[in-house]
Amino acid sequence: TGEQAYLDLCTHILNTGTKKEDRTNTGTYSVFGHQMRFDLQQGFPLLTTKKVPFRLVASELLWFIKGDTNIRYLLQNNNNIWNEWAFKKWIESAEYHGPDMNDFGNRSQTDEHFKKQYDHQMEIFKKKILEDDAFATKFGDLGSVYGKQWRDWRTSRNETIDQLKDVIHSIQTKPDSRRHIVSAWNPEDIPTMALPPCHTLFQFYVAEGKLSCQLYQRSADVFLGVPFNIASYALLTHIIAHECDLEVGEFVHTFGDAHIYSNHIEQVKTQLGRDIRTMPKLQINKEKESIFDLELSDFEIIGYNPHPTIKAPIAV
Ligand code: UFP
Repeated sequence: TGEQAYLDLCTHILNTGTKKEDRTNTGTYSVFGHQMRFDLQQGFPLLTTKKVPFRLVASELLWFIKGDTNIRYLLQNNNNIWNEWAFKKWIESAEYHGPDMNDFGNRSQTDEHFKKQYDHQMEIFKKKILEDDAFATKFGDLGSVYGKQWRDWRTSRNETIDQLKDVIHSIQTKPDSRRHIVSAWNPEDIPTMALPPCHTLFQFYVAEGKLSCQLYQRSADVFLGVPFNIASYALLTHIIAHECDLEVGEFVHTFGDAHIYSNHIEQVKTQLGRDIRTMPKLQINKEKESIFDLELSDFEIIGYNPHPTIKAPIAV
């Protein structure tokens, strides 16, 4: 369990993974079906064998919880993780007049000159999102991303379902229920989505005054994505437990296609050579009445002394 479970998953994929082509043409080693468990009573599962940026995890999660789908909030919190998705809409629109940005994800990793042009256009884009309301409305909104499906799921009758509020209510009123589920997978939306949700569905479970959460992740970039994803759902479990006056139990992380990209192998080996350090602790500001009022400054991570970051190219 814990961080060792993550390192064991990496070893398991390196030893037994099937070589498999993928959408991004990078190539992966992959296994299908796996599970890790994290006892949240033991500490907060921010990996220590490499540094995981908690600030980015937390601001993204608060963005989902608010039901916000516009990257402006993320930029205001200095979080750039969703920029490329919005940027793509802009460069493909009639309002974009700069140099050709086609396939910017791959080209910026291989072409120095192009990367300079790309960085410049991205700076212009970010500034406009932050300063120009109409531009932000038009190009900052990502549509049916997690915040939308969690807080504002649209039915065929054009009603709206707030899955997050509903699940909190059901945890509070029927803790023993086996139906505490939030789904991000909306089959109707999938064909038009740029990135169909990786975090397909999660379920809560209450026993002995503790709240546990299990995530089903259909597809997992084990080196770059998963450390971030563990922290995000562990934080969500803490937040919902806080709202429901429960202690935290376990986070159970279940995978469909768990893969290591072929250009991450050396980085994974570096990480596997490092020793695990003491897990940090999370503190949430107890004064806040509702989780919907939480801000970044209401979280504190205590005693986090990780090994350094390990850089790796992201598959796009
Ligand atoms: N991915 C993650 N975690 C995430 C996220 C993406 O691991 O939170 F948003 C990875 C999984 C996969 C790629 O490598 O991104 C998505 O590609 P696909 O839709 O083809 O599965």
